[in-house]
Amino acid sequence: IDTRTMEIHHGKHHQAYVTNLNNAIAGTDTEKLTIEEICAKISTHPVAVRNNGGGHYNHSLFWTLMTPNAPKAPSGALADAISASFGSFDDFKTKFSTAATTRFGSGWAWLIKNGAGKLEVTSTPNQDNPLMDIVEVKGSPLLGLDVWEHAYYLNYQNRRPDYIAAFWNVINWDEVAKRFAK
Ligand code: MN3
Repeated sequence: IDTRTMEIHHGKHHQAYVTNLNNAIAGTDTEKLTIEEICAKISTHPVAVRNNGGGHYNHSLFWTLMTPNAPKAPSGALADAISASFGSFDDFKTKFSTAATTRFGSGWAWLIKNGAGKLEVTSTPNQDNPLMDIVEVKGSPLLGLDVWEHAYYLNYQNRRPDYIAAFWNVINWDEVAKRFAK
């Protein structure tokens, strides 16, 4: 995950979602809502709010999920829950990587805690996310991976699987564990 990609990703792409979301809700009651509240009833909002609000939520989360000093794997209660849900950490890695690789076009891969408190791997198109009332598999996002080309094209060109493989070296498992505990 290289500096130049991250500068453009954060400073240009994420900034555009923020600017466009603010423009889309200017002067409306939506300005009073949190981004989570907007996502939860996204079916009641215009498509510009869905795209840019999703973009803002997803990227705000994404930045917290990476660290230069990443442990190789989760530990504690999160590690136990991953093993219980997927068989092993390696089985989870395979499932998440497959979801990220096979998401056609642009979108995100997710590890979520669903309404029953169980872990699931899912993926969404475009800037949709598992908080939205329009997605098939709903839940609280614990880990998310941006597989839009803008997330990896400078460094990896068309090689999305290489970018996904490298993501495992920078995951901030402490942050994922914090979200799991909440
Ligand atoms: Mn992005």
